[in-house]
Amino acid sequence: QLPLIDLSGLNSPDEKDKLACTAAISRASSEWGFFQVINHGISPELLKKMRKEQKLLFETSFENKATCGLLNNSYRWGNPTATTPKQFSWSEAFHIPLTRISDESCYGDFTSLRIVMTEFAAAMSKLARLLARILAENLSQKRGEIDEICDERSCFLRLNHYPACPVSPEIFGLVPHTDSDFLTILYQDEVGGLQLMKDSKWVAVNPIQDALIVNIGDLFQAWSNDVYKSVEHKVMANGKMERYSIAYFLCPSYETLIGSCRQPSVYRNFTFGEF
Ligand code: AKG
Repeated sequence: QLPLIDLSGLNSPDEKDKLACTAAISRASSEWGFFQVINHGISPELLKKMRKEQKLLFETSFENKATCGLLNNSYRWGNPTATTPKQFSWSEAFHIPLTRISDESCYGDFTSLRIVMTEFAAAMSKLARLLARILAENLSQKRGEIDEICDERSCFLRLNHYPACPVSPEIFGLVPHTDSDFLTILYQDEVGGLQLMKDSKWVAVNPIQDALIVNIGDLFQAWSNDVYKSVEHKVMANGKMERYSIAYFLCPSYETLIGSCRQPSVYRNFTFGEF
């Protein structure tokens, strides 16, 4: 069973609750590379508002999404380079740099999306940093280390929409991949379809209302010298129902040199830019 962690332990006056919570976060990041969190501090109202805006956005015409400069021209449909069905993702997405999120010129008529998404991105960013700092501290690193490495200017928000797929078992919603960032937080709806690799088997991540999914990215795996695991995951297409999710990607600045914080290092030093 994928770990489900109640983050209210972090605010407990009892030091034992805090320790139990941080230990659960570290253990899940090593053993699964994935976990779900509840009582994470992002209000159900904000999550609901964000989902509503996301739906309105994807309901607009293809021309509007793809050709009108909406959200920094970040609209993508499937993957045009696929040459076989197994390489194809049955989904559409906006992959938005955080630097553009409060930029009015990106939104066309979607003015309320800008307001809600700015609030949502700030809340996700705060949570991502909190979790990354806890994980850094568990490796005996200073909490501040994460703030030095991770840079708001290279972080992203990705809005995903998976339309119902008439040829569903043969096609992925999103092809198997790992995330190349430091840490990802995902807000999925109630439909389900996300699966992760554990002990060479695909495990479904069952939706829990208002819970968020956290996963370790490639860079955190490298930085932790393989203590934390960046795990392959995919989305199965659904024959009957459409699905929505939003991912927040915590990333280092492009020029930060990522070296393992433990020796002997499994990886050579590299930058996010050359990754
Ligand atoms: C991504 O956007 O990279 C994902 O893996 C999304 C997963 C999901 O939609 O459940």
